[in-house]
Parts: sequence; structure tokens; C-alpha cells
Amino acid sequence: MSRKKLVFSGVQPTGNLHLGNYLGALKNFVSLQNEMECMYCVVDLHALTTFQKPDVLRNNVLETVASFIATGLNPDKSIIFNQSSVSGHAQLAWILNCVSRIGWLNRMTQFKDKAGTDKEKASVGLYIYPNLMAADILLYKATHVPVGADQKQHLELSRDIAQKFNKDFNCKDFFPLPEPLIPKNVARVMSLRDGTKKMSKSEESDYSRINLKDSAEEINKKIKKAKSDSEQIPDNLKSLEKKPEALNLINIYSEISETTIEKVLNEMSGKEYSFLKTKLADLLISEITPVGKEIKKLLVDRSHLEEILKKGREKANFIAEENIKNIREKVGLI
Ligand code: AQP
Repeated sequence: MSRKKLVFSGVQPTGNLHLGNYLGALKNFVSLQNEMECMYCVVDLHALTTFQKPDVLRNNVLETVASFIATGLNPDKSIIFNQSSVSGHAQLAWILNCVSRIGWLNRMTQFKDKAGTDKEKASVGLYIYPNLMAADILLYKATHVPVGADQKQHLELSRDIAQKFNKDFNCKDFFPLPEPLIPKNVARVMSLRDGTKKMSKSEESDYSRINLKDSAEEINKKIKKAKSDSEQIPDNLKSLEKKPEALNLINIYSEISETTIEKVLNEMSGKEYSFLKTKLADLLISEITPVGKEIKKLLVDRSHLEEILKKGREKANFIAEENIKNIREKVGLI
């Protein structure tokens, strides 16, 4: 069955967005808005799965909207809104909680990572988070979901839930099976301090990430201090297999400079990593600092950001209400 393409993706308002969010998700969001109808959501209900101070959360919601706009999203082209303002997300999440299986959730690696060793103390919300993510996507019958590689497993779960719903309620093709759109080279931008961990907002050390609001000096310092390798840059990718920090820097450079990895290795082989770091810091400064400045500028006018969310909510709610009506009918709610 052919259906209209619709992009949906979300970002948690849990603080400073970083280079991983930018390369793994936001850049993709911007290019897609010129190709398909797009909905980008500040997923504030997801943020609640770990404790957030209310004032900080309120600020972070607006800062996430500012980051969307500063990276190039256009609210006249894309629907930009916050998840909790459309009640259909929570309503469909409950219905999908009853479709999804405990065994499926038990396999989610992100829960294991985030809950840590004391799972008994993690919130129930953190455990069922992937069901809410399925609801976010299926509420709009979205067909394409741009995400970083860390979200691939959750997206596969969304497909399983959609399939089971369609089968349980005998409505073939009612929910589309959403396709992940994952960038190739930078599917997972890694920490600058430990190349086996993804770059993340919640990592304690600020030196592990480049924040979109970092100054030129901060970017310079962080790249200089980033772990690399004491040997010279090799001429082939295979030699980087056991050097995750060096590979991460080369991947980031390749993406930011829009040059293939082969070409980067060709040009830089035999040189010290300090050579790569200087060039990388320059490129990051010219791409990231204007975004950071724009975020700060946009945050001065909070009512403008609130207005963007209000308009987005109206559009999103219009689609959600129609779909929720049909979903309720399918499951027998009156
Ligand atoms: N390191 C990363 N590399 C590539 N993509 C990434 N994304 C996040 N980190 C990387 C992608 O950014 C989008 C928004 O992510 P999110 O903020 O909603 O949640 P997250 O994945 O949990 O991000 P963090 O930084 O790791 O937050 P915390 O520390 O709060 O858990 C998603 O598409 C994600 O794939």
C-alpha cells in the first residue's frame, strides 16, 4: 500500500545538545524538511523518566526549540511542538503498553545502560520508555524516523508493536512500519574521552563532548585534550579497528569536512594526530559556534519560542485527534 511519507523524530529536553545530537539527528532533520512533511518533537515526557528539576526542564524545552531553529529547522515547513502538549501521545502509549510484551522490553539495551546496576531503583517510566516512543511515531502514522544508531533497537520495537497491533486488531497496514534513517559515518558519535561510549549529555565530564553552545576556546581545548593515539595516522581504516578514540576523531572530521574517510586517510597518513586536531577544531568552530550564538540569541525572546510550540501543537493535535479516534474505534473504546 502506498502512503504519504511523513517524518517524525524527537529530542529529549535534558540539557545541552551536543555534537552527537547534531551530527546523528539534527543535521538530518534539516535536510529532510525540504523533501518530506516533517514533525519534530521536544519529547518532554521522555525526559521525566529520570528526575528533572521543574524550572530546569521548562528552560530546557525552550532551549531545545531554540536549538532546532538555530540548526536550520523552519517552523513554517516543519511541525515543531512538545510531546506533553498533545494528549494523544500518553493515550496511545497506554494502549501500546498493552500490546507490547515484557520480553521485548527486557531486551532493550538502553534500559540496561541507563538503569545501571540497581535496576530496582529505576523508574517504571524508564523501563517502558520504548513503548512511549512507539506511540510518538505511530500516533501520526509516521513512515520515516531520523535517529542516531543508539535508537535503532527502539525503532525495531516500534515496528514489532505496529505489526502486532495490526494483527491483533485485524487491520492490515493500519500502522505503517516506520523506517529508521540513520546517518552512515556518524551514526554514533563517541565520547572524546572514551571511544567505546557514545557522546552523551549525561556523561559527567564536559570534556567528553562538544556542546552546541561551547565557545571557540572551549572547542579548541576539548579537541586538544581529546584522546587519540600516540602512533601516526595510518593509511587504512583497518589499522584503526582497535583505536576507537582515533577512529572517532577521523569520523567526525570526515563528516564535518564532507570528505570520505578514505580521502582523509590519504591526505593525513603519516602525520601526528595533533595535525588532524588543529584542522578539526577549526572546522568545528566555524560550524558549531554560529549555532551556539544563534541559540543564545533566540533564548532572549522566550515568547517567540513559546509561540512556535503553540502553533506546532495545533497542527500536531489536529492530526493526532483524527488518528486517535480511529485507534480507539479499532480497539473497542467508546
Ligand atoms: N552520540 C550520539 N551520536 C549520534 N547520535 C546521537 N544521538 C544522541 N547521542 C548521539 C541522537 O540524538 C537524538 C536525540 O537524542 P536524545 O537527546 O533524545 O536522547 P539520547 O540518545 O539519550 O541522548 P543523550 O545525549 O545520550 O542524552 P542522555 O545523556 O540524557 O541520555 C536521537 O536521535 C539520538 O539517536
